[in-house]
Amino acid sequence: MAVTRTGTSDLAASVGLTDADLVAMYRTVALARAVDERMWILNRAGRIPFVISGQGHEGAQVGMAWPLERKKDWIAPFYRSIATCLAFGMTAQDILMAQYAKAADPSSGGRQMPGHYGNAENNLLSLSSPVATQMLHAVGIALAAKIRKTGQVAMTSMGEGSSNQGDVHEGLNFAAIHKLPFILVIENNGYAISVPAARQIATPNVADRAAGYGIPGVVVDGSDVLACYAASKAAVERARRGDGPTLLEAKVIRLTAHSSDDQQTKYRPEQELAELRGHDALPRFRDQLRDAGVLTEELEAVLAAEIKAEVEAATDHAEAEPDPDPSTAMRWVFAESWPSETPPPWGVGGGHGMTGQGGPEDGSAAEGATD
Ligand SMILES: Cc1ncc(C[n+]2csc(CCOP(=O)(O)OP(=O)(O)O)c2C)c(N)n1
Ligand SMILES: [Mg+2]
Repeated sequence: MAVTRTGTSDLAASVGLTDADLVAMYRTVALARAVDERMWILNRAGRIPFVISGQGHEGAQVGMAWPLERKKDWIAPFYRSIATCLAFGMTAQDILMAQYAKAADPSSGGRQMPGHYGNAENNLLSLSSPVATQMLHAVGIALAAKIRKTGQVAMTSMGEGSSNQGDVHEGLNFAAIHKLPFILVIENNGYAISVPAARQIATPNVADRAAGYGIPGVVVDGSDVLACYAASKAAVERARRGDGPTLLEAKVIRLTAHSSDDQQTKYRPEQELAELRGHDALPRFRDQLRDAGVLTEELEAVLAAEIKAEVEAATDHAEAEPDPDPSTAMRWVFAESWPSETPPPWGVGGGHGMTGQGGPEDGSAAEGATD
């Protein structure tokens, strides 16, 4: 960054951070919004096929992910987790490469439906579209961390609608019994596609359920980045101490339609949408940092220019990159080597690569391979 902040304002000190930390957090929230807005433009321009947006969730996502240690801890994100992924090591270019499904897309090499971010290098699991399945993946990672005594923490996030899936009950119950280093973040935006919260849950808060598992349940204002940070930090510390999981619920807003295939004006009154803008974390965090003297006009201008350039460069790069070669469609879908005693279901002899008779690589393995 061309202009950096040094020192510690009262605001930063109040949450145990430095001014540079606060600027980096703000930059991530603003970058996520800029990437997201670009995705909608590219979708409407016919350049990318599908967008599922994180607008209105970014502040909570950055606040929640920040206390975790990059490349040590794990996150199993969901489809709105663009800011989470950016906070945990992915770049604007990584996100756009996935949106364009390019050959060098680090999430899946263009194999996944666009929007399925994930990054092995940064301990970000590939997100799951069947809602809440990521719960069991993350609890499993937390179990492994406990058995191996690695000191790692696993976090997963999902919406309030998804929290009603059976996997969530199983995961929380198991994590609580075994005091696993696990954090569930519910990003409650009040809708599951077109279904309002009152038709999804009979209590005001998902976090109220935590008592039933004997773990803390914390409700936090998702437009307050530092409140989300503080709640997550306490949960991470608890997990590292060996005291077990926490259920965090951030009340967020969904500023866009559910996805680029949805028209929310069919089920959301205009007035509601207008009011939401008053609960947006991005301007709120910016004003908070201005008032604290952390963001100056000069610094804001530098950040805005950097973010614009980053999004432009990411778009240009992704546009210019080659699409995957169709003949490689099966690569990274099926195992490329396997122990000889367990031949793969497509019937090729064990211990070999994928080339050769009947192997997926030669395109003749489709029948029977997906049973
Ligand atoms: C198991 C499963 N059932 C249904 C769907 C279809 N679906 C996709 S998103 C969604 C709503 C999820 O709402 P919520 O958990 O509140 O998350 P939000 O989209 O509001 O962030 C549904 C029902 C799915 N993807 N997976
Ligand atoms: Mg929701």
